[in-house]
Formats: sequence, C-alpha cells, structure tokens
Amino acid sequence: MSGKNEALFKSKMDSASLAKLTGLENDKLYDFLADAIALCEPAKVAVFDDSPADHDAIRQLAKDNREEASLVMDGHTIHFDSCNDLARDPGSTKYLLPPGMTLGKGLLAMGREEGLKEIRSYLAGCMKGRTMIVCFFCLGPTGSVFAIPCTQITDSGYVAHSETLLYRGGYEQFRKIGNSGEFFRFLHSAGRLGPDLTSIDTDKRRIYIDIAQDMVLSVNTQYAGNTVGLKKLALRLAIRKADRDGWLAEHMFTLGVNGPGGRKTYFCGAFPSACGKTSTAMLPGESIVGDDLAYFRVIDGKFRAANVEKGIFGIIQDVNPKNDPVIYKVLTTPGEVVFSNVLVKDGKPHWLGMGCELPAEGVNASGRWTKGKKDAAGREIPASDGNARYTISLHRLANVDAALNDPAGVVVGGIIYGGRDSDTWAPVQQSFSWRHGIVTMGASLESETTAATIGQQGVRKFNLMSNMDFVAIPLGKYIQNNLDFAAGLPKAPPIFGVNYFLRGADGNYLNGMLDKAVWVKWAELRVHGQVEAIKGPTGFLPKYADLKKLFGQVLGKDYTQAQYDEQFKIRVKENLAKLDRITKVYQDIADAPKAIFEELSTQRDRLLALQKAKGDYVLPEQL
Ligand code: SPV
Ligand code: MN
Repeated sequence: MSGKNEALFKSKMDSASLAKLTGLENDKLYDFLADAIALCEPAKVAVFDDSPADHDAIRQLAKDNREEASLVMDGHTIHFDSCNDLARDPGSTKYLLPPGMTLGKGLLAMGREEGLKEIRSYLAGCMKGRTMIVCFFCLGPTGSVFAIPCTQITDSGYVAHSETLLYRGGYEQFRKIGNSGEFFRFLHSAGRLGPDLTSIDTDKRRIYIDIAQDMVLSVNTQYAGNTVGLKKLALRLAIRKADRDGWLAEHMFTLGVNGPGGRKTYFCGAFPSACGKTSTAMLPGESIVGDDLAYFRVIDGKFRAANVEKGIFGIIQDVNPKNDPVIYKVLTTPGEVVFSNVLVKDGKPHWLGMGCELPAEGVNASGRWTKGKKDAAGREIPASDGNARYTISLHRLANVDAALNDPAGVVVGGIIYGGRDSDTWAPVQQSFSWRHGIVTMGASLESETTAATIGQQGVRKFNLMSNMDFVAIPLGKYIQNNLDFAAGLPKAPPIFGVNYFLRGADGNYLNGMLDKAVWVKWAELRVHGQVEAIKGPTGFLPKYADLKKLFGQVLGKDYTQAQYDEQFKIRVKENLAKLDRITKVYQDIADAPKAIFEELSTQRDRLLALQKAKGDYVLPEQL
C-alpha cells in the first residue's frame, strides 16, 4: 500500500478495518477506495469481511441508519424507497464510452469524460457525516470458474445488507486474486436524504457504467435494481466480460425438473417481467437453483450454468399461500427477510394479492397512508407498490436445489424462453435447432404490456432474451455470441418457447396457472427423447395423448381433446404478423447476424405454405 493511501485510510478507519484492507494486498482496490474517499468525503470508513460478525454489523448499520426498521417478527425488517424511486430507471442508466467507441442502436450511452464529470459532481462530498461501507461479494459460487469478485462501496446499510442476503461473501475470494486478478467495482451513494431517510434528489439519479474500468457509479437512488451493484449493474459488466472471455451472462432462472426414475434435468429460462419467471422457477415438486441470473460456460464439453446469486429479490405482489406456498411460508415465519415498499400496520407487512383483506391504513412508501390517498398527479396510491419486494436467501426455501453452490454449476438440459401474448405462441413448443431457437424464440421474445381489455390486443414490447435492458455490447454481437456458444457442443440443449397467456374468444385465459408444470415435464421428456412430437411450422408441438397423460400424473386433472385443439392450434396469421414485427426490429439493427434473417425467412416460408394449404388456423392433427 502506498504511503499516501495508508495515511488516508488510517485517518478514516479503525485498526480492525485497516487490517482487513491490508490483508488484501490489492493496489487497484486501494486506489479505487482512496479516490472514493477523497470524492465522497465520509466521516469514517468501515470495512467488512465475510464473517458472520461483520454481516451482523452490516445488518445493525442498516437499522442504525434508519434505512430499515424491525417488524414484529424476528428477523423481518422494512425498507422504504422514495415514491419517485420505486423501480429500475433505464432512462438514467448509461454506458460511458471512451472516445471512438460506439455500442449501436438500443443502448443508452454517452461520452466517458462527460459522464464521469457529471456523476462525480453529484458524488462530491455526498457522504459528509456518514459512514462509508466497504464490502466484498462474489458473483457465482466462490472458488469456481464462474466466480467474479466484486467490491461495493456505499453509504447505504440497506444496500450492503441486501448483498449479504443475495450474494456469496467475496473477501476470501479477493485474498486469492491478490494484486493481479480482475474484479468489478461499484460505488453508490443514496445522496441527500429527506426526513424519512429516502433520496431527495431523484431528478439527479444517475447510474453510469464505466465499461473501460469494470466500474459502476450510482447516485441519488436507493431502489435495489439501481444500487445493489452485484445485481443488474454487474450483469452489464458481466455481459462484456463474457464477450471477452467466451461465455454467456444471462437474465435467467435455473430450475431442476424431476424426471422419471429419479432423474433430474436442469433448465434455464428467460422471461420478461410478468411473464411467469418466478412461478416457473418455483414450480411445486421441482427444485430451484436461482430465480434471476445465470452464467453459462462450456466445461469439459458440457453446457453448464451457475446461479450468480444465492438469494431472491422478488416481487411480493400476489405471493399468497395458494399460488406460492413455499415463499409465503418464508415471508410469514421468523428469519431474515427485508420487505420493501409494502404496507406496514402494527409492525406487520401487507401487500396486494397476499390472499387476505388489507388494512385501510398504515405506512407505505408514500408515508402515512389511508385507503383513497392520492399522489401529486391525482392517482390513487395502492396499499403496497406493484414493485414492492422481499429479499431472502435461497437456503430458506424448502425447495432449494442441492447444487446451488456447486463450483461446477449444473449441466443444462434445456433452455426456455417465455413470452406473453394472448393470441400467437403455443403454450409450449420445441425449436428445430439451437439456431432456430435462439432466433425465433430468444431473439423474438415479446411481452404484452397492457392489462389487456377483453377482446383488445395488448401492446407488445420486444425484449431480446429478456436481457434488453442489460445488453452492454452491440445487440447483433450479443445474439451472435449466443448462436456461437453451443456450436461446438456434441449436443446443444434443446430450446423451448412457452406462453402462459393465450386467451380464448371470450377473453379468458386458455390455461390454468399451474399448467406450466405440465409443459415443463413435457420438455423434460423431450430432452431425453422420451416423447414424440408433431412438426409444425414454428417448432415441435406436443401430442395430445402425451399431454393428457401428464395432466393426469402431474396435476391430477383431466385434459380434453377440445382444450388441446384450442390451445395448440397453429395461429398462422398471428405468427406471420409476429414475424413481420420482429423482422422490422432487426432491419434496424446494423450488426444483426445473417442467421436471424435466414431463420425468420424460412419460418415465414413454412407458415405461408401451411396457410396456402390449410388456412389461417390449423390443428396439429391436420399437419
Ligand atoms: C428485474 O426487474 O428483472 C429484477 C429486479 O429482477 S431488479 O433488481 O430491479 O432488476
Ligand atoms: Mn431480473
């Protein structure tokens, strides 16, 4: 450590913190910290390692800072964000580009120098009178080929506490990398705080990704998606690192599906929000490895995935004993849970869709709340926010998979891409090949955004592999990396497309909430070649008899031919319209791989041929 850094650190920290820092022998880290101290001017600096005592101290700090308050149940705390700060802010999240570099269409970026100047002006002096927290976490299982050590500097005990729940400790990992290894750096400040301890200057909220330095700076915000460095901020850096090193960083869950004879097959799945991602990852009777982020690597010729995280930052709305019994139990029993932006009454958390009547008053992100309270724009404020969340560690769940921390990750048997439309995609189908799946499923994901009024079509939003907000390299390159990833493998995992949201002529959903359990079991059998399928124009479709059997086995439900026909009939016209929309998207992307246009065009040929022969709506039996 340089004498200058040492003197600065000594002036700000106690001997225990200094010893932890000295133990790391990492000059790049010391320079990062010294710069952060000089810029943010904290009253003191506290360094935390992976020990339970230090994690207790972080938990306590979140309470001492009054960013979290204890609820009546042991281990439960509540955190509120500002009313203007309840979700990720893609509009204020930008890549900082060195001179001469471009990322292409669809990625928000600005010049590095200009961006650093702006955000550093907001960070200047922001921690006066506060404690700067310095902690270390690891993306992926520690000691594994997936592991990326990270350091988080923040003035928020809530951010650090969330990270202790969501990520594996990284202090020991830092010791291992010494002076030479790569690591990601995150500097965050909540900025000026109001009397309720929430960020005031949310109009100056900035999340800037300094890609040249593997560093993210974030200020004037508290919402975890903007502040917890290892979550979506690190995903952007990881996508760049994966591009450099030849692997993939994906916005995917990892699920273990139990097959016949005690076999377990792992699936990774990408779904835009509100398309059924968590409920698929938490399917009853299966096991969860992760609900949000996966790294893919080929190891010894096998396609393997690891959960980047070890916890869940999940949407709480509609978690109830009927639909999510496992999560509900964790949220209603003693043990560590951070609730955010729910309604609190008498020290208890309440949220929309929890399965019981909510109190008519209490405290929520808007402050004291009574039913009917309106916001500044005159809109009624709901009891709890639609993006209110819970933060827990995965080990609390009864269905956590034993391989969660396996340094080799799990072998991926299949990939699932889940969209949301009322009238186009079949409930489940399998692609013809890796390339066909990547292009017509992953790179064609759309989700209807409106709470579709009966009969009316929702507004469809394109979301490339559900990773659109996080792709940090040109979009075409990202797709090409996906296409190439499985190319050298003896057997690429089959790719499945699912859609849980088809509606009938009466506007009602054609499927029950739990039918996805059947689709996943069918996919499991397909991975092992144990059921046949019907070749349609957009993929392999299940046979009625196989689904009928699975509905009986998995859900104890009957499944009629009429239901099957309505759900799986090929909607030729709507599929052609979708192809038009997607083709248009890619015509606008300068580096879109040729494979995209080839796959989309052959899919169109197949659909047109079918339309000519059999019309706009065709039953699988007619193929
Ligand atoms: C998502 O929005 O995809 C999340 C939550 O998983 S956030 O941390 O906000 O990204
Ligand atoms: Mn996510």
